[in-house]
Amino acid sequence: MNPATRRCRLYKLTNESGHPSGLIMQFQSLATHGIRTINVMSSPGAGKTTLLERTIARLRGEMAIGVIEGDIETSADAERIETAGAETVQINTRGACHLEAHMIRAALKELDIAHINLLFIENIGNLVCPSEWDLGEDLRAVVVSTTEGDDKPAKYPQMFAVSQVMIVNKLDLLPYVDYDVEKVKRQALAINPQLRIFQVSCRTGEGLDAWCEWLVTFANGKS
Ligand SMILES: Nc1nc2c(ncn2[C@@H]2O[C@H](COP(=O)(O)OP(=O)(O)OP(=O)(O)O)[C@@H](O)[C@H]2O)c(=O)[nH]1
Ligand SMILES: [Mg+2]
Repeated sequence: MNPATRRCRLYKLTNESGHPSGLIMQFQSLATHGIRTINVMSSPGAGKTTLLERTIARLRGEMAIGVIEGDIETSADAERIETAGAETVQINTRGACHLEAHMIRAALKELDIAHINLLFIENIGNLVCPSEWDLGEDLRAVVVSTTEGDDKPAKYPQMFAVSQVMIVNKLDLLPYVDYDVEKVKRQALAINPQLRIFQVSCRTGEGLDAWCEWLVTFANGKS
């Protein structure tokens, strides 16, 4: 087994006897209602909220997107998401470095889930702790950006081991930074060969068509 994968220890949503907890049952119920959920994680500032803003704008009219916004403080990201046109709930963890499932359960009560097809959870900006907590999501997506150095998958392997999708953002800045996209992809795929990779610039729109096309198939349960 890959050593990076062996180190992975997601806290599963199970009770002490190993059966699904009420929280996971709630997410199963979301799935029954045709709602698919993506947990978006990254270092602070890699572009999670910007990616969601661009995604909401592009998929307007095609599907209804809801967002649970996680931040230590402020409602700034929720305000951005609302301006972009999606229903949102802000969670402030007041110091905690990751979201936990009970926070998601509380936030879900505030969302009109009857009108949502695709639910994003924007986790706290942190490349370590969020990877250890199961929120009951269908899929985990990690965003990396060209401004944070091209060694992140190798140095923070668990995040890449537990994610199914990696989005490399800020391609427009490649002429100005030392960042080897192929090296990042190689590192990430060595940890997790199944990782689906998108390369985008939220600034120029490069790569966002492919991302949104895939999201539509994902939301429809086809990938
Ligand atoms: N040049 C460039 N800047 C970008 C791109 N995407 C996002 N940004 C900028 O990067 C900064 C951080 O973006 P956010 O979307 O707020 O990042 P975040 O991951 O949500 O940050 P936290 O919620 O604080 O963890 C903002 O100034 C964005 O405008 C991009 O593709 N290119
Ligand atoms: Mg954000």
